[in-house]
Amino acid sequence: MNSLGLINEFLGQPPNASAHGFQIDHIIEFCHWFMGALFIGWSTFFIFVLIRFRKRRQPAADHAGVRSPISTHLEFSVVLIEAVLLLGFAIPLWAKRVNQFPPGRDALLVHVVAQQFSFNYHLPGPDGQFGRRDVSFVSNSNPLGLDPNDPAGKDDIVTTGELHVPVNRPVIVELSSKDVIHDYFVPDMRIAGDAIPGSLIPIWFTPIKTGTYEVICAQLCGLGHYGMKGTLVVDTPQDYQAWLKERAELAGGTQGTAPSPAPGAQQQNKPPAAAASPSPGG
Ligand SMILES: [Cu+2]
Repeated sequence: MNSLGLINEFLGQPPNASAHGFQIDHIIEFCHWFMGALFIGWSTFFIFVLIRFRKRRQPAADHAGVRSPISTHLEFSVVLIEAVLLLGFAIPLWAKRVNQFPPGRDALLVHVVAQQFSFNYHLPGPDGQFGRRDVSFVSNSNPLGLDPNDPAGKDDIVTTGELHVPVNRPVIVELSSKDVIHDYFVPDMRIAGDAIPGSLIPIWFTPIKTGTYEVICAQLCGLGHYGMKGTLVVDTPQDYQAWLKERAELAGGTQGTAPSPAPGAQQQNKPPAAAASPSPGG
């Protein structure tokens, strides 16, 4: 734990805030100590060779070279060690961490749609169903192209720049992009994934600490790339519900005005009807 904190601080990593992050930190730590040992080993060997085979000591070249089989054995052992590292550790870890998703019912599913130069978020709203999206509906007021005729999309929440998630619940982020390749990177959560036009790429994490964290684009995506940042807020479940409610109200407000005839007409009809019904009754 101590050396881990040390390496993290040395590399400028923010403290980990996700359930799996310690494993990532552990691998980073292990790789750095391993590279350090290799660096010292090879540097020592290099300096030894420079001194041992200097011209004054070895005036004539030896054409026969090394005859002992030790270098062949060494090379085979290196191949063996690397095969064990790859097949025994790297591939199983990848399968467990990257390909094994938490069950859909426990997890919070969020669509992230990247564009030059911001991240848009699409949440399913109270009905738990994502509305249909189509590129032909994309406009300034409808950045994700939500289909105004799809009832499942009526209560959907669309927000840009800031996402809230509850603490201690797995979050599955499904990445896509509207224009070029971006990369959704949350250093504190130790996750990153490319957002590629035409692809849906899921990544997941479980936040374990409440707080406000920085989201950055980690793929050089154009002139405004440096400013492509966002915020991930990890809330207590109560705060998260309050945020959801607030966003749902806002979404309801904008959707009443944006897709023109149907909801607008209903809203205009309601007040007179409400005003009319009490008067005959009372
Ligand atoms: Cu970007």
